[in-house]
Amino acid sequence: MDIELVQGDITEQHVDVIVNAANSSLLGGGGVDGAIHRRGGPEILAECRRLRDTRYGKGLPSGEAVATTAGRLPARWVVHTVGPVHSATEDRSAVLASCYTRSLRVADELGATTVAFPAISTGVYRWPMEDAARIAVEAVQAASTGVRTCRFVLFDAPAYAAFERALSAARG
Ligand code: AR6
Repeated sequence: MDIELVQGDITEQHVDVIVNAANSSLLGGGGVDGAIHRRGGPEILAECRRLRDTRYGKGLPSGEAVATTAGRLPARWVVHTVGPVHSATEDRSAVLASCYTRSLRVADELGATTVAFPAISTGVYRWPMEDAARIAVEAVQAASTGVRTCRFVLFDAPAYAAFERALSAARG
């Protein structure tokens, strides 16, 4: 698998799958989630509402992932995943890693080969960027998947630099 780093806006990525850092309600929010729904249009929210009415009556648990249309985005699907809120007292790293592996599994089910990820949990959910970058890179590197290109889309220069360090550490 090729791992790429890009500094920019995830909603502008021309890939098969854009991963959304959603919340359990699947009904929208700020950050990446807000940008995806704003730019993707109402078709995405309509599908999220249907998911709440069917498979996910109680919401999508953290660490899990589910696909919808990408609406008007330049991608084929959005895969919504729910990151853990960072905790100083409880190690939730496995849940964060699961967001990446479960999203790749959903991408596999769709037949997707290019996937763009944001730095899940590093905004509203307050996960420290350096640690989140290491977990993200290790999770996608270890995943057994048909996805050929995994692109991390980082919003600013410090996030990009943290992912660069994580990637070079993982490559040894
Ligand atoms: N493209 C790429 N990265 C972005 C973009 C963008 N357009 N916008 C923000 N980021 P966050 P979380 C970065 O808060 O921490 C929502 O309200 C941002 O700088 O989007 O998982 C949901 O509904 C940060 O580094 O996601 C949930 O309630 C990273 O993306 C909650 O926030 C993730 O920040 C999820 O929180």
